[in-house]
Amino acid sequence: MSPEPAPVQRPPLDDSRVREVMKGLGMGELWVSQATGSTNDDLVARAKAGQLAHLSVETTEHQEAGHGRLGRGWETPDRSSLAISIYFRPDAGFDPAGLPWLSMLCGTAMVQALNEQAGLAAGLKWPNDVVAGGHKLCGVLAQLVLTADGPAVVVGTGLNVSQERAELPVPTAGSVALLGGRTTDRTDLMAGYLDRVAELYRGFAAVHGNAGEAGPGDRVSLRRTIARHMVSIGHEVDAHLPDGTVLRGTAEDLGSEGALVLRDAAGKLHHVLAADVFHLRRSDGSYA
Ligand code: BT5
Repeated sequence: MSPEPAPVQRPPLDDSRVREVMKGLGMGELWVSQATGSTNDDLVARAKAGQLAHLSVETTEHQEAGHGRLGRGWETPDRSSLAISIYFRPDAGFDPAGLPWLSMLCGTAMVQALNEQAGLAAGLKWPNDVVAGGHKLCGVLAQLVLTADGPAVVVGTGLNVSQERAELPVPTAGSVALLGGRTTDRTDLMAGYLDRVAELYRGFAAVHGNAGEAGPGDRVSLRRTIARHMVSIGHEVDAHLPDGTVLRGTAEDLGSEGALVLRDAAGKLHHVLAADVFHLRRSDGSYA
């Protein structure tokens, strides 16, 4: 008889360390629950209920009713993953046109954190799926909140960390463990992610939310930083548009409003602002 496989180790999040990291980064408050419906819903509710410090964070060990875009579900077993929602309340000088960039900023921060902490060659699939080895590791969901002090945004990221194949809801999904990441320590991954978010936001706020403007020092614009991590660029893709039509083309760039710039077979350029994008297989058989 073959021995039983060792149970997957799923230690709790070290919230005092996360709190310390956030303090060092000048972030707001932290809430950690054992279980909740959705960390995005919780943080949106807190923002509506009263004053909330900029860069406050909500996380949970078990998100029981997580959601994605267009009412789709986000499913993860207890302690297997990270569900992190961050509250962005830009100051008065920040251009509201910069708000929609915050979800791609967070996706990019996750790509960088996965690279640094787990050694994974991750990338962004437009608009904001984090992929590695052709599998989706992380999804991002941004929600606009109108507060008495002006517009704010809650950005939630869900990262699959230690799930085994059978625990993932769809064949396109992957986890840090399945993709061979060198750590599945959720505290390290969360700390690395928050560090990258704070850094990217600092640069973005310094140019008042203008994604096209280069930042202080040798910082390139947020748009360029995101584009560098966007594996969709250079790929042939099918963009499923909200009206049901499918646009096929080669992704050439990230446009000035965050649009995916596609060139169709006739050579015409299209700026796609909302769509589900599918990468078509490359001639070497890989997707991303
Ligand atoms: C997303 O939506 O990818 C955004 C997911 C955001 C989740 C975070 S967790 C913290 C915060 N609180 C929330 O309630 N949400 C945020 P979308 O692109 O619509 O993709 C959803 C689709 O991904 C589903 O229809 C499934 O096909 C697939 N899916 C569900 N669970 C998944 C998982 N764990 N890993 C990969 N794919 C999954």
